[in-house]
Amino acid sequence: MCNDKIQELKQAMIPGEDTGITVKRTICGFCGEQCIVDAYMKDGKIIKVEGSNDLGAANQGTLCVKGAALKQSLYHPDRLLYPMKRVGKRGEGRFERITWEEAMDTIAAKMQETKEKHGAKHTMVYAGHPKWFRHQLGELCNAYGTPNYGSESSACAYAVMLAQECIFGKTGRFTRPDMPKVKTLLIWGVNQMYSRANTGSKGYLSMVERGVNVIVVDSRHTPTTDHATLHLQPIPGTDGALALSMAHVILKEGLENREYIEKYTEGFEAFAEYAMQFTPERAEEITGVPAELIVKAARMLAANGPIGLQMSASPMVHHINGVQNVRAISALILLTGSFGVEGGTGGPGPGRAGFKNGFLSNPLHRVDADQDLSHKEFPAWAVGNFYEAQVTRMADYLSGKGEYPIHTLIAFGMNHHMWPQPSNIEAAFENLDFFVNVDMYKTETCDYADIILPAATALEREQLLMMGRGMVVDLQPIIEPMGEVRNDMDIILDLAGRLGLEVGDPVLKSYEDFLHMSLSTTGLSLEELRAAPDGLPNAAKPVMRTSEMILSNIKTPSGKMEFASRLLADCDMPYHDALPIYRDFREVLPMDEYPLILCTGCRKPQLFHKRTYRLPWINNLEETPVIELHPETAKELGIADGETVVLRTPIGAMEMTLVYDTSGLPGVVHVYHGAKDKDINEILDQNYYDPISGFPGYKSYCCRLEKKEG
Ligand SMILES: Nc1nc2c(c(=O)[nH]1)N[C@H]1C(S)=C(S)[C@@H](COP(=O)(O)OP(=O)(O)OC[C@H]3O[C@@H](n4cnc5c(=O)[nH]c(N)nc54)[C@H](O)[C@@H]3O)O[C@H]1N2
Ligand SMILES: Nc1nc2c(c(=O)[nH]1)N[C@H]1C(S)=C(S)[C@@H](COP(=O)(O)OP(=O)(O)OC[C@H]3O[C@@H](n4cnc5c(=O)[nH]c(N)nc54)[C@H](O)[C@@H]3O)O[C@H]1N2
Ligand code: SF4
Ligand SMILES: [Mo]
Repeated sequence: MCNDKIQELKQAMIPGEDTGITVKRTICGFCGEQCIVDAYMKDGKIIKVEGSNDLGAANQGTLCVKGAALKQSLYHPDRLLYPMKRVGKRGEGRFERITWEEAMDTIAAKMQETKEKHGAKHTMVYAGHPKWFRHQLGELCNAYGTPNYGSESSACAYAVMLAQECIFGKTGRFTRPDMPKVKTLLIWGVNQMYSRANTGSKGYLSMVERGVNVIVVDSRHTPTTDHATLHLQPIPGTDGALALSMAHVILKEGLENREYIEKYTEGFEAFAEYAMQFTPERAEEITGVPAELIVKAARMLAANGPIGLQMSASPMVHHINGVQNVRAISALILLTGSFGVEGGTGGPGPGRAGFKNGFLSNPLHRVDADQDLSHKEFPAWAVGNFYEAQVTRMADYLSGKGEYPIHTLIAFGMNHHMWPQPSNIEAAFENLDFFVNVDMYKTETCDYADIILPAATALEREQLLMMGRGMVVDLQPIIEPMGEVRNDMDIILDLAGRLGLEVGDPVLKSYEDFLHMSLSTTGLSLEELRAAPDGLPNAAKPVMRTSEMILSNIKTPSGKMEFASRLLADCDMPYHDALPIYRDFREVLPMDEYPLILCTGCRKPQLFHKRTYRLPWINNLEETPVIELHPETAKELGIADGETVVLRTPIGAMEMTLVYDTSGLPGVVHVYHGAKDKDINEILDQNYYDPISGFPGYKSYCCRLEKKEG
């Protein structure tokens, strides 16, 4: 390219009066990392994006590959820009444009009709991955009268919370390490270098730099394990046995913190007796982790306590024994006296600053919770009170195989492909009288709805952020809402109004009301924040929690931390053992016929469930999906790198390209989920789930690989 052309192109991106380019500050909004973005704007449109250094943003001027494609996702032709009603068959994708008035009137009338004809509980309300409006959506469900409010959290995070509530109590669920003070970090199945690509990875690397001892238990090699002091690599789904064996070593060598255990816990004797069955040699057989490494890790934990435990929201509970495995892992925190203490797990310090009625920030008690469809099958879930029903059996509930039928489904950001056997859910959609989905894109789920509503992206709505260092920021939208998109909260409040219902305390009438209400925990007003583009310090002082306060306020049934859970024992259901009993998933699978372990959905930097496949920049990075397999196993099966093979599970089969990959163990097949046409979830079994939490066994199922005929 000639120099003049290069100069011209450079000039085209330079802000200034002569180029007509301005830089506006916004947020990526694609995942939960809150990366701040500098958007280069011309004529009201984004022409490019860069990571920002403003606002003390943790992304420090960087963006991950998904954020870098922000312009492509914002202006994508799949964006849903107008309310539409279906004119073709369900799934066909034929819609015609309608007005907001017609759409909202129809939805309100249908909800009213279902309530009058059958009762409010026959309407199910669902939220996909987005969380920011969940509390208010729950309030709408309460006002309307349905307990059947469920979400994507039926497969993410809540099972970790349930497991940890059993052991540490209600205030100790989903523990975090005391990052500023921690000296030994136990990272169990988290790869934040991919899953929290900017802030999480930077936080992790700063720990490594500080010289923190890091033990990572991950069934694959990852950039996170690369920086670890010690990496244990168990076969997926066997972590319970590994944790019990580490407990065995600690107990056998008398390294446990007796004083702490006696003072703060119950059920220790029974746990210790059970753990003694898991010798390192036996655990090696189950988990594949060499016995000497188990001993080394256990000694390291015991000698370097307290331990900061970092757990992920999902991979540890994407197994049919997930809850019990997380309890076994969490028991190590009790043995080493690490819960509620400085430098440990769930330790002292300032309480979390949050906006009023944000996601999970305040309890939301569902009306008639004991009448939701999941109550009888998942009693621990009900006791744990996750403000939501467990909807893992979505296909059954929608097709009338639950205790009573669902007639109307109101969904915000629903992606039915996140569940095993999504085609069963597609068939079940046929049974619905009425189905609405609200999304930013016309997705495959939208194709089955009667009415689809266009949601605004984070760039098209004003929003409040709580930044690190206690700053609160008001971010203005940087583009005019495209087409007729509206933000989800507006839609929820509009619907409430048409149904004559009230949402919020004080009652919210508009999005602006919601912003005012959110700020009420911060001592700041919306007006002063709007006038301070760089944000203002949170005026509310965080509640300081001391170790004594935490340890004297354990919210379990016994008031002590429980090695043996009363919550589970009281459920009086099969598999709800008080002790974290290890059950091997391979015993219930036809491993003779399907000898390989199938682990699906381990995060990749560029993919985000089903959302990223539509983005050409991202889709061009690698063929998707691919089967990733250790060359040792592939060679045994006579499969070459790059060969197309048939992956068969007890449910079905799919052709895919196999690539050699040494990050996982031999014998374990890895595939990412959600790909159009070849979604691996299609051949996972919808009835293969944890009997306690209902979470699908996405990460330890079985399969075999067959060479393609001919
Ligand atoms: N790029 C990207 N980021 C994301 C997402 C995304 O789709 N893409 N999704 C977001 C969501 S919804 C979630 S829940 C989080 C999840 O975030 P992470 O927990 O980091 O997700 P994973 O990569 O699934 O799992 C972490 C590691 O656990 C290991 N692992 C899998 N199964 C097992 C097992 O049985 N035992 C052990 N010890 N290790 C195991 C995997 O090898 C992997 O390296 O990521 C969030 N961030
Ligand atoms: N095989 C396999 N399956 C899995 C997993 C796995 O590891 N393996 N992981 C599981 C986990 S942990 C999770 S969390 C789920 C993923 O949960 P999903 O709910 O499937 O997540 P997404 O596909 O990211 O988002 C769903 C939809 O929400 C829309 N959306 C995003 N933001 C907004 C918003 O603000 N408003 C509205 N109205 N819509 C919005 C998106 O466009 C998208 O269509 O998948 C689960 N499924
Ligand atoms: S990590 Fe990536 S996708 Fe997530 S907010 Fe940051 S740039 Fe966006
Ligand atoms: Mo998740």
